[in-house]
Amino acid sequence: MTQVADSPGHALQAAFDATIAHEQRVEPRDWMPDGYRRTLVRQIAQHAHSEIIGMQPEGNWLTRAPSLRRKSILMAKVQDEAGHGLYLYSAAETLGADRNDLTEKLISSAQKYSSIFNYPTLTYADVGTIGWLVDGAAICNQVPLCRSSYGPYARAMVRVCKEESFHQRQGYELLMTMMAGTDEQRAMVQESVDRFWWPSLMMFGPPDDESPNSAQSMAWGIKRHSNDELRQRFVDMSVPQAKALGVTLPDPDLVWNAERQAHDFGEPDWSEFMQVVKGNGPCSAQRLARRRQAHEDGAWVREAATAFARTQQAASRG
Ligand code: FAQ
Repeated sequence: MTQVADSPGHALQAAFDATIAHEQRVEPRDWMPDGYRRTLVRQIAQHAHSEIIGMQPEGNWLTRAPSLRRKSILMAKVQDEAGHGLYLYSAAETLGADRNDLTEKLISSAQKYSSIFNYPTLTYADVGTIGWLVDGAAICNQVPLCRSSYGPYARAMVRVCKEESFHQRQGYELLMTMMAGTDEQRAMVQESVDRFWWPSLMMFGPPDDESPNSAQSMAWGIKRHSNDELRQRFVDMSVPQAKALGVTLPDPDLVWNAERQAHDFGEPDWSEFMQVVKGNGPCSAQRLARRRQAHEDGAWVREAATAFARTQQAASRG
């Protein structure tokens, strides 16, 4: 027993446990259990891939934005998503992950990205709805991740969340403007909200009793709240916003529960969620094909950058 307690492995595990118990940050130089590292790489990579694939649905409207102002705002937002991907891939690299390897895993479907980005953007109102609901859900999920136990992830999240809140507001402002417009514009907003409401609820992941990773991730302080807790928070936050906007949320079971001081709401279609996560979403094939193509088209840039870096290194060696 004493031998085990005194072993270096035990001391490292004890130091890690104490860091988690005292709500301190684990940093790249620190020892960490393999499972903790693997879980972080899995979640951070999925998150990074989501940011990059997430450029496509809104990017679809860049060339058709209705004014220069709307185009500039949308361009800035889509570029921000690329930046978020960059912060997150960098955070994954601090855990020993290789960025090329992660990209290969994305384009070969070996790693997931968020289900939400497999739905089409059919009208310009979708740009507003994505900002309001999708970025709104992302903020709900990601603000607690600013307190995640892994330092580089938590710090990346602080920057991401600041930008996401701008994204959420631009979406809401766009919808507000459309709601103050014609009947046709109002109908366009309502139709868009009808399509995006349920997929937005699915962003938080499966229900708690079907979430294989949540309990351990929460014990490690990677996740701070369960999927269902965050989904509830998002519904409670969205209801008054929908009212102010003048749209209805497409859920007949959505009602205030005074006893729980929270809204009751209907069950998302989890069989649809599973299909989308398996790669059978309405736009899954198109999103991955586009990413693969962009990766191939960028090969010459990576080659040139690598060659330039080699020349610089050689020059600095004299
Ligand atoms: N889609 O055991 P859990 C954005 C997978 S926001 C696809 O509950 P976990 C901003 C999960 O990976 C979107 N897969 O898993 C933006 C796991 O699979 P695995 C991205 C999903 O990790 C806005 C399995 O199901 N945000 O990009 C989904 O504890 C607008 C079992 O699930 C983040 O990634 C899903 N919705 O909890 C960009 C936030 N849900 O690996 C552009 C960080 C679950 O075991 C435009 N991530 N799965 O085979 C998280 O908070 C967590 O990873 C969850 C899932 C909550 C997503």
